[in-house]
Amino acid sequence: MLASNIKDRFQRDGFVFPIDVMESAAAAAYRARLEAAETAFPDLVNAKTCLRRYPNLVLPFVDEISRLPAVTDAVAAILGEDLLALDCPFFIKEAGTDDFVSWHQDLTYWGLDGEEEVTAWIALSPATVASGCMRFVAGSQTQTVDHRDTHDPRNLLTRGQELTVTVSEDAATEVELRPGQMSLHHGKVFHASHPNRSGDRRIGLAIRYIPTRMRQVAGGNMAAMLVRGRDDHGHFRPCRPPSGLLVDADLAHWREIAGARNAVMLDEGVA
Ligand SMILES: O=C(O)CCC(=O)C(=O)O
Repeated sequence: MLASNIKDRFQRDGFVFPIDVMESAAAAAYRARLEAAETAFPDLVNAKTCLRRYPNLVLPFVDEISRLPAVTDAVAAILGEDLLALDCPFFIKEAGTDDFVSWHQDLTYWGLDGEEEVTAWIALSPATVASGCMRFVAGSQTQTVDHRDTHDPRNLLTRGQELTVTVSEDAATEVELRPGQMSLHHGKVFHASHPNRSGDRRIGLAIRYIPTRMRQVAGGNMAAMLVRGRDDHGHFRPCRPPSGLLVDADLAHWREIAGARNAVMLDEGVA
């Protein structure tokens, strides 16, 4: 897709897809590295710990994905050349489970000073209607709606946040992706996903890109990884790329950084 098309569609709809970022075989190889780490280090590499916050600090293949030119070229078409990855959680729904994501707008509770943020959601397994692919409401990024916290344990969001308005399900676009494709979404577009009723895991890596000029206004002391260009602003503490797979020194760095972001994401006072 041409850079100008990506930007125009993103500005109009609040999302763009599908964008090919790697061959299916490459996506399968990344999935195999993820699953090998899950098997070898089950206490660390799971949805509640390293996969939930900044896996790019401790899993080298995640850092590698966040820097792939095919991914960052598309993001740079919208945000410019100097890019930070502010967190990159995995959203994994196991086969035949009830986990879901309620309708929400990301940027309403991240404590940033603006709206220049793009999430690249990269499929490492088939994202289909059956597996609970993401769903977006085109044009909704122009609204700001209140959220309530439900703390529903089946909701993959930190506090089970959901919009306080009713979303017309018919208005949703189903974002089906094959492994190796991605969608880009605006932090204020309404989005959600249903449970995974398929026979395979649904695995997505959601990389939150911001330009280096952004600031964190709530929570303070937030860290982000420079993945493209240069940072002439220093508004975020620099993250260090991993030196190996779950290396002790990297884990100490991860604990500090993930802990600070958890504090913001769990703070019910953050608007
Ligand atoms: O993976 C999903 O279904 C939801 C992901 C999401 O809410 C996000 O990336 O902001």
